[in-house]
Amino acid sequence: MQKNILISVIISLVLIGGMLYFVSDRPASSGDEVVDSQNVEIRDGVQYVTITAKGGYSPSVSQIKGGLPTKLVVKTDGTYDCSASLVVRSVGFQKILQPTGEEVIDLGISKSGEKIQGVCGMGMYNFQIEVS
Ligand SMILES: [Cu+2]
Repeated sequence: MQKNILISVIISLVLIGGMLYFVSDRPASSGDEVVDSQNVEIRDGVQYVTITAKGGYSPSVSQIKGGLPTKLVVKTDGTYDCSASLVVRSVGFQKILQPTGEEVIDLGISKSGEKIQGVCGMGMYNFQIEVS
């Protein structure tokens, strides 16, 4: 009898876990390529790195070049979760972004080997920009 209860509890947990996994996987899977370069472009000598904020940040790791003036573009699109509350400590940036729009943040000129980190207001989501 107790065994049956235990088994049904385990099955429910697995089902709930699976659903949560599926739901939380969605924002990331729309970004697909989680790694680099596709979100970095150089225009008129300025390097732009683009990050999407919605249910976290995508891509979670970007790679940029050092020695170039660099701007971070954070895109929101119906972002009502706390990833809209963005902190980039190394440049003293802290702001609650518009739910839909683009925020351009000046990162200055980074040196190779530096790491820039963005984090949500509560510290549960983050992204890294590695300077090569
Ligand atoms: Cu958060």
